[in-house]
Amino acid sequence: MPIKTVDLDSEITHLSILDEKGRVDEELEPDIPEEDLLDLFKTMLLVREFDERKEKLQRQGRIGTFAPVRGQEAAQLGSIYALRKTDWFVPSFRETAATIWRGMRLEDDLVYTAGYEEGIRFTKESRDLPIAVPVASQIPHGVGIAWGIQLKGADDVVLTFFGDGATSEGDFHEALNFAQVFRLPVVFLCQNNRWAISVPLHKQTHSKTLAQKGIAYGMRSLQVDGNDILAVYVATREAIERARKGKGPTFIEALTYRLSFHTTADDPTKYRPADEVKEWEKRDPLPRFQEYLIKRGHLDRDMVKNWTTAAVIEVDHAVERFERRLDGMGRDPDAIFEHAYAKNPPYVERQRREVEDWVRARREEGGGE
Ligand SMILES: Cc1ncc(C[n+]2csc(CCOP(=O)(O)OP(=O)(O)O)c2C)c(N)n1
Ligand SMILES: [Mg+2]
Repeated sequence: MPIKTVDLDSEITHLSILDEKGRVDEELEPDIPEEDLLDLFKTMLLVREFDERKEKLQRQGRIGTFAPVRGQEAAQLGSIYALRKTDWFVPSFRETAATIWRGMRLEDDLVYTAGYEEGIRFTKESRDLPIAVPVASQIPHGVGIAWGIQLKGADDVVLTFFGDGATSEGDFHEALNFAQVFRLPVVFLCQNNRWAISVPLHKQTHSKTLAQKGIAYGMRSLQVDGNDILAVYVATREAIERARKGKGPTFIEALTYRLSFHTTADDPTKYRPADEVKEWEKRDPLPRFQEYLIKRGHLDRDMVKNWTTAAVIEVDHAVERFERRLDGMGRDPDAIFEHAYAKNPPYVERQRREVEDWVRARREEGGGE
């Protein structure tokens, strides 16, 4: 009995169109209207500014914790730009750039981050899901929606976001298998930013790529330079087109890097080598896209300066509106017990009474809110 090699009939391609200096591979360059390219760039500037402001607001105790985008703007904007408004967007907890592109107002994001559900109330027509923090939960959610689309015979597509850490969860594997077996119209966008809080990729998996995990399920899978907005767009657009035609799901591993902290609750200098961060700063998606636009003649340095100032002003105004709204809102701690259950189980009711007693005692002491 000879030992034979099984032909897996699959390979992983790695797509990159813009290099680190913003030089473009003209054969692969997509035809994106100038106006859209500039809108994408403006959104990148805005998201950077918003991230920085949120960090300050959090340090001042004016909002709660959040997960910054810094470094991952191209992965998020390149992919979300390929989605129709009537398609479904399923974010995890770091997709602020994509969420803003879909029309989320900055002030709503702040209201939510300050702990108020009012910040993420969507209309019935909305096809955007709210932030979901449980790691990998977004993947079966996206697959469920895609199954619904298929059962209805609609031609919508789902774009689901998650990180490298999510690929170690059972949810990821069950959902990918199901999606491929049923050839569902879903695109899996994994932002491999090399860290899951303080766990580096090499401790997360011994697979050479994350893309090969899709291949294990017979799924079309590829790797893309996640800091190259053009490559991310081309890969996602193609995946969406295939899904829309009934050709099934695609797994896209976008190689990127989290340049900032995980959330405001950790300090990455405690677990991440400074050299590594420096290396990735050279591959920052923002200056790369900027150089490309300048070389293409769409942008000049003055425009960058003016738009950066405009982004600061836009964030200033959003913060003002957010603070005005917060003034008008109740600060009743009881609200934290309202959203998890239709009818609270006894242990939650016990906790609610404990909080009520504590608040009453403080008021009686004259301690205020
Ligand atoms: C099921 C579950 N386990 C643990 C956590 C705590 N947690 C929040 S984010 C995170 C790491 C996620 O890493 P990754 O999937 O790479 O996404 P990234 O944060 O890098 O965007 C962990 C462990 C959680 N939210 N949900
Ligand atoms: Mg990660």
